[in-house]
Amino acid sequence: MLNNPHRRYNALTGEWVLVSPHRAKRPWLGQVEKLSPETLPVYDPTCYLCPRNERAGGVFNPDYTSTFTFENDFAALLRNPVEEEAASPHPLLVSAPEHGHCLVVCFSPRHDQTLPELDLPSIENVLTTWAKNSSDLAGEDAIQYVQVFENKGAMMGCSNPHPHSQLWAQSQLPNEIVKELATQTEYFKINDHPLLVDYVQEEHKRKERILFANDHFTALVPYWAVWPFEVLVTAHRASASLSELSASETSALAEVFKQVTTRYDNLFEISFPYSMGFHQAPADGQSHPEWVLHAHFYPPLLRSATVRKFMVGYEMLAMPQRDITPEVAAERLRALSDVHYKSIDK
Ligand code: H2U
Ligand code: ZN
Repeated sequence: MLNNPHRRYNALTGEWVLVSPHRAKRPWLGQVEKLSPETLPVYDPTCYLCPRNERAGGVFNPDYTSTFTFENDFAALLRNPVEEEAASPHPLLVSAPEHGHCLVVCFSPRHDQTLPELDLPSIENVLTTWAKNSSDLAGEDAIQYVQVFENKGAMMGCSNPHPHSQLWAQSQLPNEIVKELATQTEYFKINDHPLLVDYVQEEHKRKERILFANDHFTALVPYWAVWPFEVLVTAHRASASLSELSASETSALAEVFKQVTTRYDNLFEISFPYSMGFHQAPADGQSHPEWVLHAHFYPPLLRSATVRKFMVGYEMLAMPQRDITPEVAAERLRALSDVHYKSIDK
């Protein structure tokens, strides 16, 4: 049945994806175009994220040696709560005040080292920086949610190759979290187990979509993946936030991140673009026994370093659709080496 067009249900968002495996038979395997490898300098005097350089507004970065966090100079959300505005002029023209914070986190002083090229202690350090910033922001008055994310690669709208990420904290729950909170809460009410804990256990029985796992985290291509090489990294236990992780869980997560991002880069032997982000529980002061900390990797590439999947037409107007099945995507990623191609002498 799964060789024919079918829909799959995304248990986390409650939405459906159209899968068309027969279309993947269009000839493409083997047509892997390679781009010439980019060589970035260790330090770029024109980069606004490198140590000691000037940012917009005339601020100079410190001579940092580890991660570096600063408040976004062009923040989408402003810190100070705005006064509640007058009631909407019409029930069809609704708005609501919103405030929050936007931080930028550089992974390291190195302009040229992306996540998979960092060593494990440095990846752990990025994770603990995200955890600390998240819990600081979550502790702020009226902050309901903290989003950690990385836009990687110009294809994903990243403005600067210096490896960095962002944190946005909001006074209301964003759309994706509203959906995931509803599905996880409902599942927990009925089953008395967290949805993602049960899901990952089921995936381990089947094995076909698993990429890599250790004691605390699993990386897999979700059953309901929309993007061709989408990956879900999920904790094995109910966990509300990054700051809740023990030292051994943080190490385990760093290992999974290195595995996933190395295989991504090895797929087309390029620095693989994606948008990645953690979904943490709402920072609403409530306990969240239903929530399982997880990260989504959404990479745009489909069949080579230059051919991307476009979310247009049917996707924009009707529903997401994919050709290559999640099982085939997982098989391809699993078959790749976990040694980064740049670290192999050719
Ligand atoms: P992205 O490349 O993922 O967009 O992140 C870079 C962020 O850095 C972007 O949000 C901010 C931009 O607003 N920025 C500064 O805060 N200061 C600068 O001097 C340039 C860019
Ligand atoms: Zn730089």
